[in-house]
Amino acid sequence: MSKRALITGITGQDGSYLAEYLLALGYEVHGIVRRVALEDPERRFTRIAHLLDRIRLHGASLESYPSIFNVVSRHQFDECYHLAAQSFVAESFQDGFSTMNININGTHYVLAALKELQPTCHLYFAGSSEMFGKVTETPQHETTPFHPRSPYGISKVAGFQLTRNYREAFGMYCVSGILFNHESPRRGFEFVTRKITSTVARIKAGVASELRLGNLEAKRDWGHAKDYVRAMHSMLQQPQADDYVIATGQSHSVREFCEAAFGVAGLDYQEYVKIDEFFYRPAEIDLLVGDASRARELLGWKPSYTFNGLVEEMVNADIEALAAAGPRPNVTHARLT
Ligand code: NDP
Ligand code: GDR
Repeated sequence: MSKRALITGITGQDGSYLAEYLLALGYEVHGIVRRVALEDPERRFTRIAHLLDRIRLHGASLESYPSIFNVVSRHQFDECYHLAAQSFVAESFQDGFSTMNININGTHYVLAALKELQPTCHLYFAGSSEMFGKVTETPQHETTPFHPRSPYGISKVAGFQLTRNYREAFGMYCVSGILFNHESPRRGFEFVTRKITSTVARIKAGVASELRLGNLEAKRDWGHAKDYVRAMHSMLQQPQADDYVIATGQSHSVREFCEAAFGVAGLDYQEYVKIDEFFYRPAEIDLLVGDASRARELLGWKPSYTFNGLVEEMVNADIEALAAAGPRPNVTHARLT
């Protein structure tokens, strides 16, 4: 009998790679997608278009407990990967209320529905290095204290604590992955890596002439999403439920990412990158770098991509996509005020 998994956030970067990975392992894969006013499946489901005939999608929203309860009641799930979230840190400063509502209540709804209907289902919660925030030690590991610096980070701390509480109070198999930044050619265009690689492709093609960014000195531990979904799955296969840091152990500044990405296209970033105060955050996290030795020892997990390999794949994918589709409106510079 194959295992059955439910993924919230299946249309996102991680959800799409995880669905692929689970299908390859022989899982029956179900996903939750929210309804929107103007349905446009061709665009909304781009990351999972190649999987649509092999997965089952259910309409539900993280803002509605009945809708989550309804989906969980339809099948017996062995594993649930709760990835859906308002995941853009900068947006959480603009609208902390909807970020809190979706990320905290949404997580509570998933946990509560599983407790009511399927308490033996293994649950993965997408925790984040943003929970460490203003760090008290470097590198960060499972016992590093949390000091979140954004409504997003606060919402993830709440989700982490809820997940732990369901594990301790109700004996459920609930784990949090504390994942550091992970990127890919499927990354959303508003995140800095994809903003950089997609703009490099546009500059190379002659349809853009500059790249406006905020803080170039922030350092992040950037891995590849494909590596990180393997870790999510592995966390749910252990004899004991527990939380793990997943990271590469190396950090690079946004400036270094620019240098590498423009370099792949044979360009000098200093000629194109312009500093724009608009993209600075009210509270920044200067440095994140994770220590994943616990995951390495207990899960046997290690990353397969290098930093340069990741950057190269992302730039080349954006150059190829632009050549195939032709230039599109530059959404990365859209300013919603
Ligand atoms: P994405 O932003 O790419 O995907 C987010 C997903 O959540 C989308 O499928 C989106 O659906 C869905 N979603 C958002 N709001 C709702 C809602 N109200 N109801 C139902 N679905 C909703 O995120 P990633 O794939 O990058 O990340 C996955 C998870 O991991 C997130 O929780 C993120 O916070 C966390 N994380 C990510 C890291 C990273 O570096 N990528 C690092 C650490 C944690 P739609 O398509 O409709 O917008
Ligand atoms: P992050 O990712 O906030 O780490 O959250 P993001 O790529 O948005 O920012 C990384 C760093 O780059 C700096 N930066 C800019 N960022 C953006 N988006 N746009 C810019 O123009 C820009 N200029 C500089 C930022 O200030 C920041 O320091 C991601 C998300 O996937 C979260 O959901 C996840 O939890 C964390 O990673 C781990």
